Amino acid sequence: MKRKTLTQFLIEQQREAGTLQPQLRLLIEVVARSCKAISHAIGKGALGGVLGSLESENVQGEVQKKLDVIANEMLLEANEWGGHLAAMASEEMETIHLVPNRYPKGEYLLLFDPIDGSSNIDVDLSVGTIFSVLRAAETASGADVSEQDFLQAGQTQVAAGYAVYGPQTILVLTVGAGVHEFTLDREIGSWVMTDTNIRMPGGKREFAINTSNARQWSPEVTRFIDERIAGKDGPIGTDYNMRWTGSMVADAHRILKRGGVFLYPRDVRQPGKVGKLRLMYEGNPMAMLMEQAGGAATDGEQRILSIEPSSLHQRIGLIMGDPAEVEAITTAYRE
Ligand code: P6P
Repeated sequence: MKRKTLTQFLIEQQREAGTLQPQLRLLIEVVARSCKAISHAIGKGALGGVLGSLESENVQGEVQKKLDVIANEMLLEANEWGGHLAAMASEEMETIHLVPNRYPKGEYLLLFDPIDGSSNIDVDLSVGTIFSVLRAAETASGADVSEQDFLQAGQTQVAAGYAVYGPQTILVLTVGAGVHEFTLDREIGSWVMTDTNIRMPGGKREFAINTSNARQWSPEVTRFIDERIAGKDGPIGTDYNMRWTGSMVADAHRILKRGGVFLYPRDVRQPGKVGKLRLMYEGNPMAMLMEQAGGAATDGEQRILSIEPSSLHQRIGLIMGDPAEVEAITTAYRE
């Protein structure tokens, strides 16, 4: 059976669903092409001179890997001339990046984490690119887009996706009509559909959390994890497995495909230190994908997609995956 390419899928979505506007289709094609180029750069490793860290730090105060900056540049350059975007925002940039005046502006905003999990790059573990697409408000005077225009709740996203650079290079995408997976065929450079309308399997006894943070967890998280570690000797009565890759995209992809739950809870011991993950270009896109695949995503108390953002790089606690597991901890917070 001949498999569909990403282009064919997007054209069919545009024709059938009518929800996929031409500019959005172009945006997704351009982001997907950038992910191919990023995959190629990562694949070279030490041979491509792309490993290691720079002296610089990003807005998060994290040391930047060379590939963080290279991937960021690739996404900016690929997207700024096409006329489908008004502006972009990235984990690696303090402020938003406006489309230069020499290019036409489009109706979308693109947010991305160019390389998520970049500490894994130097040791050949999976990393990913995460992206989120919002509509640009109709600015009455045609004035330039501002950072404020990006601060939309995640439920307003028109598309979200990630690329995971692992043994295969895989692109997972939703435009609001299910979650679809494409594998990069390196021989011809095509994204080929390998799964469609993904439904997250329920009942998987597997959790993903960095247990070295246990002293910062709330009592609800501590109890949730303790009950699962107790396994068949505890109240749940069945054993669990644990996975923590240090790369949220890799953990999220595993959960999307085989179930389980991911937790990076907010830190309750240090007031003001909310959590590590960022709402706008990590939490929101992942939450859209999880919900579209029948999963759930909260910050412990509220649905991620309902959070009204207050700043571009705001951090949140993130619990996502199996809806029964997410509900179990959200209920505990509520009690
Ligand atoms: P820790 C990578 O830096 C990241 O943002 C996510 O991809 C990952 O899940 C998490 O942080 C890992 O954090 O504290 O375990 O190193």
